[in-house]
Amino acid sequence: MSDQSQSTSAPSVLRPRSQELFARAQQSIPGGVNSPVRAFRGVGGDPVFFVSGQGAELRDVDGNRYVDYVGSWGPMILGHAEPTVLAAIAEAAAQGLSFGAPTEREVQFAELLLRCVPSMDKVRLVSSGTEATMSALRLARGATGRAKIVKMDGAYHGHADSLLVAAGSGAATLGLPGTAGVTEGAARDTLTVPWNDAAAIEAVFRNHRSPSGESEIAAVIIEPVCGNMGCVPPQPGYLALLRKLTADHGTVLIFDEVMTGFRLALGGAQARYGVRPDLTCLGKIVGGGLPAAAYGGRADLMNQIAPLGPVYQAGTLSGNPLAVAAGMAMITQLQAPGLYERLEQTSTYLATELLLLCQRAGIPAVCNQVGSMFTLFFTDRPVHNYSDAKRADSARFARFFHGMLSCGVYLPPSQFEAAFVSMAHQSSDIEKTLAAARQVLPTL
Ligand code: HOZ
Repeated sequence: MSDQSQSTSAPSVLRPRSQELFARAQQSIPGGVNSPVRAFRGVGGDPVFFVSGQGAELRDVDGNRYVDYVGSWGPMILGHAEPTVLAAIAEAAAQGLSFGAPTEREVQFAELLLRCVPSMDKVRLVSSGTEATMSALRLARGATGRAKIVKMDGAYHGHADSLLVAAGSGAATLGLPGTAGVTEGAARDTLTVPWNDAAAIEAVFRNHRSPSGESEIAAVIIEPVCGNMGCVPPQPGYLALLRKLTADHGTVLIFDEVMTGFRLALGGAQARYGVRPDLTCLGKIVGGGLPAAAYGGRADLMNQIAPLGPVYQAGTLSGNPLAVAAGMAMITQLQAPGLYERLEQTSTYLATELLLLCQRAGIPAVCNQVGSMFTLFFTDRPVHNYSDAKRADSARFARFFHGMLSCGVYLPPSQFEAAFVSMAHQSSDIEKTLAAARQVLPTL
């Protein structure tokens, strides 16, 4: 284990089996993990290998239990192994795993998604958030005939080449400004601006016009509440400004709601903030914990997708019956009256109390929270964008993370990720979390 994992006075938890598995995993899997943030590079030490999850609790291979605030990076909004979702998967599985052909279930699911997200006239199912954002961009470029796209510094939209410029999440965690393997050509058409900076986005639109005066920008893609530089909400009026600028320039506004979709409201961040994008990307919760994602939006745009139009996109497992059944079961339950209000209440209480504990411990901190997403930054300044997030004390965050882990609380192992509260978190879980923080914070 790294020094970081031993540097608090929190009870030390033994994870010999996890360590053994990690050593073994590194022989067969690059870095021992199938997605980089999981390797704990952002906080040091060895990752925890899990064996099961139930409600808000995870159990590791050494028999330790944790209150989970990662929730599989978002999908587990109802908690782990939710019985209705499991039953829906089992029922679908008994009928066959994949047909590579249309099913009634996927039509019902598409109809449900359109009801929940009114800005979508049509929706196409894919298998991952990366596919959704990549396909939405291709569609925006195909429909406008323009090449350039704008993304925000530190925003993460999956790992398609053109979106890995100035990316958040694992790229931010590892401090990679770009990535090997992305050609200059793929990166050249990606323009980046700081999140929440009105002057910067206005300047980009001013500066990228063709000789005829038409905008060169096909799309602006954003996370309407950033989650991959830590949780960083939009400043008042910023989303409306993006809507106006894109509409004025014939540019497609894409909301990447892979994280925020069904997380902040049934209709996602766009419902919460009252801004209607042209295209929306969904992932995580939409698959109920199985690999499914979607992109949808204005009919005139969606009608450009093959086989109707010239923009090609396909997938053998798209609309997979199990993933669709899981997503449908989950979203059906999310329609329970008052559910999002309850989630928000729990999360606001947790975020407020965490901040109070930091203050009592004399530690400068900011806790950004929107609905059931939150991030604690150890900094004395507000965090409005990626530069602000990078100014936070990430070494202290690492010590906090390991202290909490030792007390049985599993937070995202990176400063540049959002934590998630689920409907399964009971007040006992929240109190256990706060008791852990009470113990750990004074040691930092
Ligand atoms: N990019 C994901 C979080 N924003 C992490 C994926 C994973 O490691 O599972």
